[in-house]
Amino acid sequence: MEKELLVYVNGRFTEKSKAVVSVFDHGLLYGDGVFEGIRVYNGRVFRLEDHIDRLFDSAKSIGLRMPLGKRGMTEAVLDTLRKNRLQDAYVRLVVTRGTGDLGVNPALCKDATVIIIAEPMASALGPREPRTVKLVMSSVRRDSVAGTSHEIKSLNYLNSILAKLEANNAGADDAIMLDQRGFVSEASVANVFLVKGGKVSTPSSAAGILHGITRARVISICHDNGIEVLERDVTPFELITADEVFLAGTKSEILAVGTIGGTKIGAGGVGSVTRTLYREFGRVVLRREEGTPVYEEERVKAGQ
Ligand code: PXG
Repeated sequence: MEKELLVYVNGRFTEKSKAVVSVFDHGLLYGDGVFEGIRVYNGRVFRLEDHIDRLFDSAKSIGLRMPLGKRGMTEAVLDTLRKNRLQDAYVRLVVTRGTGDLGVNPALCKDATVIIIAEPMASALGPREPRTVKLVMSSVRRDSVAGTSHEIKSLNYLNSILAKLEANNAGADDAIMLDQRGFVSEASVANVFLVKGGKVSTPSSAAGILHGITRARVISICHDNGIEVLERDVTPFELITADEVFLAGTKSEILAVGTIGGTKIGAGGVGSVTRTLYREFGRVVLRREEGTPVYEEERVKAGQ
């Protein structure tokens, strides 16, 4: 039998089929917790520092006391990858409020629960073409920035799940969500970009988006390649009439959008700016300086 993956739960490694948390964990009872989804490309954790910083910011915004510091959390992620000897992988790092009683009060939860799951995952990036997806416009609005804002990467994903259900029911891949004002926000689990007249635009934080790490990197790739980027309010009209639309996220990487609600975007295929950014992002994720090395061997080989 193939060896089972090992999952980290509060400092201990357990086989995947035996890894458990309490039914009194407030992550389960109330969605009270925060998380990160992280990619590993060729033995290097892509922008790990950014993910750890965002995790701590999410935790701070909900008053969740972290049981480990940033160094400790980083080491725990690297340890989990080493234990499973992973090279190209997806990491799910979860910190919940921990076990409490049946009441909602987070003050009665003593210690946070830390879970790290790492699975093998191959990249869809490369020299060819990104996948093209079909979207719908969701009737579900993004949560308000004055409430459970998606600036917090929390365990409350019902807002996204409702949109994803609409996409499923329409036979689409994903849904675009509008913010409380009616401006474009993001897809269920990816940020959205449009291209018009060679210029790139993407919704700003006013739209209640997650501050995506892929989004930030795509913006800087645009800057490096002389492509103008505007972070601004985007109307649904502008999205539908764009030359190109694409999604960006850790798991999605870069996806071209072919149609929204049955309407073709541009020619309905992969646009030239999307193609350029997809290829450039594919090169960036493999750069040494973009990722934290999981293993030491590389240094030995380099004779350091
Ligand atoms: N917006 C939201 C709401 C997200 O959840 C992104 C944007 C992209 O951010 P990053 O930092 O990954 O570039 C996310 C990503 C999945 C999945 O299965 C992805 C996310 C959460 C849950 C599932 O792809 N987060």
